[in-house]
Amino acid sequence: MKSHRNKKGFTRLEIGTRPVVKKSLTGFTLVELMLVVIIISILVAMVMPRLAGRTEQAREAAAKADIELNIGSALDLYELDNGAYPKTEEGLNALLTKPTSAPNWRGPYLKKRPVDPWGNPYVYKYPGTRNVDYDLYSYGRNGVEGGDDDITNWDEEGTQ
Ligand SMILES: [Ca+2]
Repeated sequence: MKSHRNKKGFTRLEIGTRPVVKKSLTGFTLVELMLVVIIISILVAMVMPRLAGRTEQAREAAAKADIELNIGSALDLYELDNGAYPKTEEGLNALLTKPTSAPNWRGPYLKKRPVDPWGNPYVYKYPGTRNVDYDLYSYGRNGVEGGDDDITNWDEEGTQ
């Protein structure tokens, strides 16, 4: 700080130095503050989307398991006993309560009425419009048909 040697007085000096001191103090706290902000934003940026992605992935996997394994095998058992899959209008309820069209019914084939991980009922159609036997799918995250998030028991290009 050369200013205190060649400038006029103390007032000038005080005015001249104070901002310097203040600046460095403010600069230091700013660095601290920025570090904290940076660390927090890194944590948020890294952890949150991963968590969100994981839970959504887990829901999709659960829906897939329901469709391909849980409900799928229950439907296959039903078909073994009764010679055909439940009709569309009987729906998945036929796995829980005996429909009149199934005299050899030996269920219940499921413990409870299946609901997808987003809280919506699975959609069941027999005869199917996509498969030779039945169509079974979940509307996925958006809760409505379509939108690239449906989990289906048929292969859909570009959804996986
Ligand atoms: Ca959907």
